[in-house]
Amino acid sequence: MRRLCFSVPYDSVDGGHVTPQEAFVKSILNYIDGQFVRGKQQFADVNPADGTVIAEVAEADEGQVDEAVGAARSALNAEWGSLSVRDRAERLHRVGTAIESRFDCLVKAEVTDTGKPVSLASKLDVPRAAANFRVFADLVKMAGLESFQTETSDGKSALNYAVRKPLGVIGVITPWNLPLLLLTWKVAPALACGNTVVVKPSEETPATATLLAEAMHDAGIPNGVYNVVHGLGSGSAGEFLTRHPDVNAITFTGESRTGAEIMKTVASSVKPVSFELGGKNAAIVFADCEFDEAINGLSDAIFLNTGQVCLCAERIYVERGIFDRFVAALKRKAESLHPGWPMDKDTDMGPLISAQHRDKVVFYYRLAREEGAAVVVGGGVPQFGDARDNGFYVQPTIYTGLPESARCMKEEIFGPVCHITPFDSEDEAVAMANDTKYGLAASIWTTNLTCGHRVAQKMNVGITWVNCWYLRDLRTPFGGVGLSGIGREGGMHSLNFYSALNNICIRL
Ligand code: NAD
Ligand code: 6OD
Repeated sequence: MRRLCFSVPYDSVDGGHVTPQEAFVKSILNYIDGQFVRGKQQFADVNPADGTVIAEVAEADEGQVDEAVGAARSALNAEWGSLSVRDRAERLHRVGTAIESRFDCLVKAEVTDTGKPVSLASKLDVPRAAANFRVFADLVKMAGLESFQTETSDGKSALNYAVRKPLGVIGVITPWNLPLLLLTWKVAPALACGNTVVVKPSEETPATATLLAEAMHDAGIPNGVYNVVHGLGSGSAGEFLTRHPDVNAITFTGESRTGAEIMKTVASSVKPVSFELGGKNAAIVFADCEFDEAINGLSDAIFLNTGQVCLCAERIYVERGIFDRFVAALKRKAESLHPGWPMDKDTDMGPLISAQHRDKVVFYYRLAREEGAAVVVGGGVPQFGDARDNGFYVQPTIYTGLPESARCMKEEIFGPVCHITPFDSEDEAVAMANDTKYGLAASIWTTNLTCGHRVAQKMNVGITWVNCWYLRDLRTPFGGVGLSGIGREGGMHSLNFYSALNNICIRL
């Protein structure tokens, strides 16, 4: 097998700044049936920290997507689909180990592709990728099935029990913000259930999905079980995969509007879909909160990964009695963030993913002012006086003073930005927080746990944190309502989506 990972010349990198000459791979290839393969066309993989091209990516054409789906089908019909649950689980644990053994390489690839701080990729993205495999490997071994003893009209009975079978070939389409974490969040349970996959990572972040192929190979995952096709969405690999007639289900994470397009594409073939989509998440901060904890927790909730986490809070509602103090403290937090080179250990904020996304965020910075916002901090693009000025950095930004009807209060911005609104009563705060077409996540900050429970249960979202944010237990349901998604993944919810349950009824 052609090795991608350990040819990385990172050791020569000075000060953590990866220049094009030092880039980890010059070509990022598709991975089909256990082989790295070129495409007829290529597109550029850009380092968001300085705008340099770090690799050329092989774009899969429709024929190659078809080959990948064919390879996945053959692998399903061969060894993988009929392997015992115990054997599958053991190999998935080995994938976890293979990820851990490539830790530095995966971290550096993720950092170079996304621009996220090395501290974040080391703490969150890569450890979670390994954990995703371990958790679902263990869970599938424990997964119980329903059974019912049924009384029949003739006084006898029947036994109903369900067996779990793979759904088939799963198309996995993922975004750029947590590339390896979100891809493995879907691939691990899909494989645990005996499916095979064709993944289409974001065109912005193709590296770690490709490097994962090596880990799969080393862990003894048979050829064809894990395939990677690179490309864009519409008219490219993303669309070819979603409309392929031999793909049995699509699991997608990304923008709500892309989810709507995919739904149209799969409608005629009635494929099951699992959609994890966008958010316009709210936080409600009561005056009795543990003030410093709320400020620290919300600083993460707003600025982590440069605000590019679907769970980030863009609307903060603060009880009037502490409003001014809260705004001042959060401003100090924003000012203390250090936007640096992603590979520097001290950097706590990197660039946005792309020039196009930077333009979108800057558009909203301008729109907020036009809509009447007061700028507490930020609102622009920082200047460094070095190559980072060619990258896609923006300032962490806080606004106040917008009406609830403003576009900036309704549309997902997906940058390091929030708006803070005062409230006078719990009902008012809940009404404002729920006044959105999205419904992904919320957080409540209070020392009154009765209030915490009560308000949490009123939130129209898939997940509500009380006195914390993005604290994850992978066994719990994860997903959104409204524009934020369809279905739930996590724990048994993932296993149920990636399985076909066959109920067997035996007359006794
Ligand atoms: P995106 O929708 O632009 O792209 C996601 C993926 O879909 C990419 O791989 C892209 O190539 C592909 N794609 C685009 N058009 C397609 C089409 N017509 N057919 C098939 N595939 C297509 O999203 P993004 O910009 O990469 O990610 C940011 C968005 O993702 C934000 O809205 C964010 O909130 C959301 N997100 C949600 C969650 C969640 O768990 N709910 C997690 C992460 C990100
Ligand atoms: O942690 C997870 O499992 C998950 N799906 C996170 C999604 C983050 C959105 O950007």
